[in-house]
Amino acid sequence: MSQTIETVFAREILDSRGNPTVEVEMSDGKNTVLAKVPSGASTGIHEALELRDGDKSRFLGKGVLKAVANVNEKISEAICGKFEPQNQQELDDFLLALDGTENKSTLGANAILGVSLAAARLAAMQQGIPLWKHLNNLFGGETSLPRPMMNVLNGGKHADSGLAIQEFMIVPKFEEFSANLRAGAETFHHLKKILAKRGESVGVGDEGGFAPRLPGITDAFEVISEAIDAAGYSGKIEFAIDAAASEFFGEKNGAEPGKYLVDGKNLSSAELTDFYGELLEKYPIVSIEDSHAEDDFDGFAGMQEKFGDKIQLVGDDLFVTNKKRLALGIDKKLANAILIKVNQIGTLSETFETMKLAKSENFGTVISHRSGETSDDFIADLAVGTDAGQIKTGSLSRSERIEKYNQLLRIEEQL
Ligand code: 2PG
Ligand code: MG
Repeated sequence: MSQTIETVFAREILDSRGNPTVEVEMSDGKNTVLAKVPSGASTGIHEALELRDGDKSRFLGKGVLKAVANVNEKISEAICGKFEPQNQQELDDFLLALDGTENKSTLGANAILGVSLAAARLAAMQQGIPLWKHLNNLFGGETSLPRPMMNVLNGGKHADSGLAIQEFMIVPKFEEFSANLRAGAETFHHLKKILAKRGESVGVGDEGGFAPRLPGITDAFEVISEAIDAAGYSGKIEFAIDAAASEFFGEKNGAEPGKYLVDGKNLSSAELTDFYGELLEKYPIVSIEDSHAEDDFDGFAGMQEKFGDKIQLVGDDLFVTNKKRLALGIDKKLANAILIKVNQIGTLSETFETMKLAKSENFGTVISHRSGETSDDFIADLAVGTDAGQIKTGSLSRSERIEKYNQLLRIEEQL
């Protein structure tokens, strides 16, 4: 029985926002697997290229037929009958060479990633082992259930709440994953009741968190704190935020040139750092992601200098899961943790390389979904297999978010 990849086929499907994305189906003649590619809204400018058709007559230009064709023609022809999915590194290296560009603009990172992830899943199936186990065999080291960071209140590009900060996350500190998930869900339901009582909207944003039109950022922390108390978890749940500050920086986002627009005020980079300092004094915030815009290195360095020994400072748009950007960040002391999104870089092997560098430098690692997601739960297994320690995959609603948490519940039973 051949273990090589026999067929690979891509199709255009829809993501959680109703935008086209790539699904890859791969078979060795006996086993068949699927992998679906996620898509961001607050994307970093240094991310690998997500290939979109640009044909305005289909899906407002967002079709992915070019990426699909690249899998069905170029990639399929080059890999079928030649590569074994067990040899992930060899396959990924070949895909990179076939593309031949730094940012994967020939084939598209969305085409390449679908194939890379499908191969890992097929390899696990061939061995009859869970995906997390196979990923751990590839990555090495320990396995562990991650601590979830649950985004209960959505702002920025993910909602029309008017709040500059994109994600207000709750991070329970129980030992067990299932206990953390339960605390998150109970708090989420209390938050809904509290918002409804105040006459606020309880519709949810892209990542399943509420998106009320609150007057300002402090109000968001206050209302979540109230929900935590009402749920009976005072002192047991901490906060994390993803400011996604590139999205409220500079003229293209309605701010004065070189300034950050927060709660209607234009702040300099240093003033924004002071603003976070005030929040840190008031609320138990343990992690801040993308505090400053992706190329505001002085802003990040200032944060690291002031708060780096107290809390986690995560680079997302800053590092874009890219080993070179991370190396730069380590050198310049820009953060102490990295967000890991497979589609920012485009192959599983490169994701591993970046994570290995992060771990060797004692950087924290947070596995992350994208705001445009699918039912694919790959990142749950990835978090366990790489002993990442943390995961953020949205709020406690919307199946494309919950499916990752549910997969972690299943893995919790297996471990
Ligand atoms: C982020 C992500 C996921 P997006 O900024 O961390 O929450 O958002 O996928 O829109 O980049
Ligand atoms: Mg982010």
